[in-house]
Amino acid sequence: MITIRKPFVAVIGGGQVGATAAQRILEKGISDVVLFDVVEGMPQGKALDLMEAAPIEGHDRRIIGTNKYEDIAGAEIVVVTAGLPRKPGMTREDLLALNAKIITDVCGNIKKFAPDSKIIIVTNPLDVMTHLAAKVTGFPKNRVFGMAGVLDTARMQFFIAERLGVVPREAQAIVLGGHGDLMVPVSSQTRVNWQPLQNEIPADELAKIEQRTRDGGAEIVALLKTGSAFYAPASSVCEMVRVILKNEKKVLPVCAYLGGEYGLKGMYFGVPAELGKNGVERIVEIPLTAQEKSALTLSAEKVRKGIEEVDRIPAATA
Ligand code: TXD
Repeated sequence: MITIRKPFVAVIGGGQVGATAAQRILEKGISDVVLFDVVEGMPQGKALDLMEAAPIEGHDRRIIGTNKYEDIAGAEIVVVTAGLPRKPGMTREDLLALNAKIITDVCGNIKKFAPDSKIIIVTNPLDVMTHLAAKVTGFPKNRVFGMAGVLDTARMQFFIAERLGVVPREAQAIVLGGHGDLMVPVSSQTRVNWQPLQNEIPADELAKIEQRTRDGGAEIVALLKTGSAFYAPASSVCEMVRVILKNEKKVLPVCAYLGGEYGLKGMYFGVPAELGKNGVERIVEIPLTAQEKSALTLSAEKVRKGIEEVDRIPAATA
């Protein structure tokens, strides 16, 4: 019988993103993990397989797989990856009604069994599901937030690095807004070797990189044919978990609740936020060009529409 040590992370949904995030958390030595899924035996099987890798990977972290919500009691962070991924041709918004039902069920159980936890939502459509999670749990808004910007930003960093022939982490970029086709790559704040990107890459090529970033998820969905991206999403989750557990106060792009920042009030949206032991500790406002500001407004309108739509679903408001 494996005993899990605090502080630990519960991952709800042992599918592609959930299991890979669990693997990264363990193998980087960040914390123990409880992996939950509704499919009987699957999280237990994956957990055992991951434990059997421990002697080779050389970590001393532990993981259990479970179908019982009781096992998430005491979790410091609950990562929610439960839900359906996109199929080719589907938008993230197509998933709304399907995943709203799942998120309502999952978050009802988090409220019951892990009432003091911080929740990182991963399920799409991301901003809307994060709103729903906050509504269902009634947790303080700093303890409910979503992962998307870290992933979208990493994609942009990779595309820039590839173009310039530098190592990916040397490209400093940031992508804000809703996790959808209208996300906003903030090229005005992007630097490589302390140089504004505009000095390094011609405008037409930069526009292509921005568009490839917006289409980053769809590009992978089209290649995989079944399922969506999971390696980079799992890395993104792992980074947020690490920053919170270490109380690093690092600023990352996060789907966080806004109370007037960026001119937006009372909604979840992708913005730079300081993460620490309390979850979202501060929203950081960065300078934007007029064009970036209006792109952000468009993206916010789309997210608001999704929020209105989910609020109309009776099952999701129960
Ligand atoms: O940037 C981002 N936020 C994202 C979001 C990046 C990648 C993936 N993104 C979304 O995460 C994706 O669109 C999906 O909505 C979720 C999960 O994606 P994943 O690729 O991990 O999907 P899988 O492999 O189908 O895994 C989902 C698991 C699967 O094992 C189901 O059995 C389980 O969720 N599931 C449930 N678990 C608990 N409770 C309920 N009700 C439930 N229903 C399904």
